[in-house]
Amino acid sequence: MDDVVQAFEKDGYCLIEGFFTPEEVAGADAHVDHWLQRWDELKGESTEYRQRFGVHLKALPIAREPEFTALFDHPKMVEITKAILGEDFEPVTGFAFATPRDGGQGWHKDSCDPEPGRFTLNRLVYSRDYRPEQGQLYVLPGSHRYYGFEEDGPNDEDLPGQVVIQPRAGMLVLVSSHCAHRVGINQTDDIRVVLNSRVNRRGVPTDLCDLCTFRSGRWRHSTQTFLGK
Ligand SMILES: O=C(O)CCC(=O)C(=O)O
Repeated sequence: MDDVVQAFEKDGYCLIEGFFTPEEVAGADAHVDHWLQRWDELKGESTEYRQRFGVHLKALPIAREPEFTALFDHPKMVEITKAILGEDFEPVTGFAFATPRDGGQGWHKDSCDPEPGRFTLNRLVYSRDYRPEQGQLYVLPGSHRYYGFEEDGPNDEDLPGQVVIQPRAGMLVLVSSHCAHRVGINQTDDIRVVLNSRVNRRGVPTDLCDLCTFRSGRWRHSTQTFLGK
């Protein structure tokens, strides 16, 4: 456990392959399946957000399903969360983001405040194996220590030092909201889904991620406003 905490503090993220067994994620995966069959009923993100930042996804309404919450309330998830945030952490929000063909997420940090300890913890779980062409997860180790990005540039450009993660069933990736990451563009007809339950160390504002930053500037989710750098 110490290794995981040290990696998270040094890099702003850490990864555990096979954190859950395929059986443990099967219940959540059945909900994913259900909504992928009803894809056309779901709403997507705003046009401006998509155009500016290359974010193209839909949220599957499964975060309150018992099979979803069971993963994040599981004793081993609670143990690893406490190892990183301390005993006193609180839930922020949960979601399942699904990226279809041409979908992805450009380089961004979910929050703008680089003060150490002031971050929201993304707990990313994948309920099935994905192929590289469906969109890998890219992270920039150490980027949680500084504000924003060194320069503007394409949403999906390779950056020096980036680490590429291939999502697999049962994998857990813990990512600080202040660590730069992106999701590669899905080049297939098979939709890619990530389950995420965000938590905060007590005292960190629950709306910390209302203001996120992309390479080209900040975005306020609650008002859908671009705020520049
Ligand atoms: O889809 C993923 O693999 C990660 C998604 C993510 O980190 C985000 O929604 O900010």
